[in-house]
Parts: sequence; structure tokens; C-alpha cells
Amino acid sequence: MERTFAIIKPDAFAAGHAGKILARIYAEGFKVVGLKKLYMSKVEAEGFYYVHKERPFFGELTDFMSSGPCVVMVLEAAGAIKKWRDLMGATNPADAAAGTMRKEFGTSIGENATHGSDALETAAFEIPYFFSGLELL
Ligand code: DAT
Ligand code: MG
Repeated sequence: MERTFAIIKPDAFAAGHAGKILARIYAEGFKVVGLKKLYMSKVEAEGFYYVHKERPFFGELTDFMSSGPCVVMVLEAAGAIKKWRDLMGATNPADAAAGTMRKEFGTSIGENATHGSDALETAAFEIPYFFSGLELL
């Protein structure tokens, strides 16, 4: 079984969409092996997104991710990484397919409702960034 790291971002959490997103996650057959609400600091957001540190949107992205509480999760399924990326949809909600999380709940390329690891190596960094082994059951 593969594991991926997912976030219900501050925009979707503040808008009250966390329950609907979690319901879809269960309906699609993921096992939720880790889940917690947290309020990321600016520094924690910068560390999480360090691969994007040279990008022009880095400041905006890390301000947004530290602007309010979010829900971080570890999801398990066969092919979990691609399966969750597919359910999220394209980065820009305007380009995301109907029925995807970003189409339904995202409002702009920056405020796009959810995050998901994009590769095994990314998941291997992102999962332990927020969860200890004891929290993954
Ligand atoms: P994804 O989240 O689909 O993996 P990414 O890794 O390229 O996308 O970028 C990380 C996040 O940064 C993305 O979810 C939203 C934000 N972002 C990406 N491109 C952006 C842009 N052109 N302007 C503003 N924010 C952007
Ligand atoms: Mg990415």
C-alpha cells in the first residue's frame, strides 16, 4: 500500500469544506492513517515548500499557508499519490476537471483548496515533516 501526504488548505478549511473533502476521500477508498488540524507558522510553511523558494509566488504561497488553520493528512491506498492528485485536479482550479476538489472548492491558482504529494520522494519528505511514526495508525 502506498501513502501520500494531503492538506485541506486554509481557504477550504475556513470556508467549511473540510467535511465534504474528507467524505470524498473516504468514498474514493482511501484509508486515513493520519489526520490533524494545525496552524502553520510562516517558517513552517517556508520549510514545507522549500522546493519553490526561488519561484515568484513563494512569498504569497507561504503567507497563504500560514494564514489560518488547515488539516494535514496521510492517505493510504493502492497508487495513493496519483489517485489523490487525480481527485484534486489541476493546480489552477480553472483548468481542473469537473468533480475534482480544486474545481469544486478552489478559487484561484494560489488558493486551490488542497495539496498532494507529487512523487514517492516528495511523500517521503512531506509525511514526516508533519507526522511522527506514532501518529500513523
Ligand atoms: P501543486 O500544488 O499542484 O503540486 P505546485 O507544486 O506547482 O502545484 O505549486 C505549489 C502551490 O503553489 C500550488 O498549489 C499553488 C501555488 N502556486 C503554483 N503556481 C502558482 C502561481 N503561478 N501563482 C500563485 N500561486 C501558485
Ligand atoms: Mg507540488
